[in-house]
Amino acid sequence: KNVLNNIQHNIFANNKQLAVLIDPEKIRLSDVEAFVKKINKSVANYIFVGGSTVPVDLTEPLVVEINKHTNLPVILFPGDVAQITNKANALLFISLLSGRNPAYLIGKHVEAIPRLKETTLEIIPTGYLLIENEGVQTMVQKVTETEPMPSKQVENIVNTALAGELLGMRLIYLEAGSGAKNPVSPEIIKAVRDDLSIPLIVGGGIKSKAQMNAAFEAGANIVVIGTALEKNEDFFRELKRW
Ligand code: 1GP
Repeated sequence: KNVLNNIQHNIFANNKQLAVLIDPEKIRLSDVEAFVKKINKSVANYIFVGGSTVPVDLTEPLVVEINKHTNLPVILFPGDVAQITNKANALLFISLLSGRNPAYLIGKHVEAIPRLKETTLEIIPTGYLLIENEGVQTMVQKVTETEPMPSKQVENIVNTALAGELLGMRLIYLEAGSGAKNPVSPEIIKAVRDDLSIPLIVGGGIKSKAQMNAAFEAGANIVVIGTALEKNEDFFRELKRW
């Protein structure tokens, strides 16, 4: 159980940390080996697995297959309880703090307990904030029936992240939504980073090395990239370790 320690160690050492997100619905098992080999050759530190609308039995076989081809920690980033499997290393136990839907603030967590009582997963309480993206509705918004936070309300975003920290959450995740047109702005990342003491994850809509670096420079400790790496071979090459 050392994913959170590892994250903190990397922050202490000033290392930027990249997570590649694999959505079980968007990859065939037969393509996993080739994709994971590309991840192995990149600067990625973690593999996140999850999606908003994953059918019940896709996650576990995917994690088993990923583990065959990498030593990177696999971290569940679940859209629902059914995506929890002990085959991963850790679980982001997410509360959707930007919304006011009790199911995603506490309901799903209670529902998950029978699966977590004897789990070997490292459970990492994570405050999750969905930030509005030019009025475009994201899948998270649709599935959770919550409103994202207006990107102009920077103070409210910062206060929400801090409330998560004071509630005992160990990570804060600023999310623009998978495939978002624009990532969370550096201004918002910086404002949150300035006041927050716990690690900050930023994801959604990051499609270039420049956008990734802008997020790191603004204070993101972990950047998550999914869609752009599914689609763009060149982007993978830019993130090569050697
Ligand atoms: C989505 O933050 C992640 O939940 C990653 O988003 O697919 O847009 O990279 P992308």
